[in-house]
Amino acid sequence: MTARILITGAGGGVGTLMRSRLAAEGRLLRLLDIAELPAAADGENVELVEASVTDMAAMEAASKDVDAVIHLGGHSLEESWDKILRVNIDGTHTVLEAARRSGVRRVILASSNHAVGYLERADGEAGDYAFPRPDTYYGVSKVALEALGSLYADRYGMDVIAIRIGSCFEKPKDVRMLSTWMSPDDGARLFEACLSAPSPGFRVVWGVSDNKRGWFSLDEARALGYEPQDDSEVYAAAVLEQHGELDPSSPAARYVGGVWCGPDFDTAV
Ligand code: 15L
Repeated sequence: MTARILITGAGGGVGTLMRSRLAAEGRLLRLLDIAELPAAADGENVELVEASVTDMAAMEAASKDVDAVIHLGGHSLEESWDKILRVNIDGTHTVLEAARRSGVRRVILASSNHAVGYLERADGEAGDYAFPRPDTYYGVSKVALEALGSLYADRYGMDVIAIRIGSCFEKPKDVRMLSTWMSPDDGARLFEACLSAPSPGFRVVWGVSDNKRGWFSLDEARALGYEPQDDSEVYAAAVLEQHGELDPSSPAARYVGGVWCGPDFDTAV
């Protein structure tokens, strides 16, 4: 079991869902966020670090003596190019470079479905390693994150796994998420697989549950040892009653990235 893990963006949506789920006997979680994190609960084996992923000195210090980094930090929605460049792209470079300088051999990167948002359902299953088709500047930053991960794996022999996360929330919030949902428990299963797979090198995997309505390859994630146990179908009736069926020609139905690919989506400038 991986004993010491640095998690960036630990106060964000996915980080908050993973905090209790990745806790384990004999494991220390070093939780880093730019915002103040909730204090450690009784018996919780965590260290809290308030820092930006763009701060090389802070990231080097935070990366000392850890076995792996899980990089969740950065903007999680569309933002101006300037913010995306600084926080998501330069921040990911800083995280990888700090890990390398501190001798960390494994980094797990939160990529996103929006790296390939313009993939179309009509073209069949979305494969592992599908070529980038970003739907936003945010999506471009996830493509850059994957490219940086590939560089650090090839050049420095680090193990780097980029997870193209679908939609990681307690429950699917709309009809599209019946396809893209990754349950928090499956998310934790996937992170554990990424932490423990022997010598993975560089990988790109989908981060989704085994959803009946899914159209994403689980092959590469399963090859790492991921065994999803959840299916959004248990929420389907309630979600459909609330939102109704999707128009098959709508962006939400057609594209991986859903409404982010639609004409009304507010791409920041
Ligand atoms: C993401 O990458 C976002 O961070 C998250 O907030 C969701 O919008 C998710 O993708 C999604 O596509 O559902």
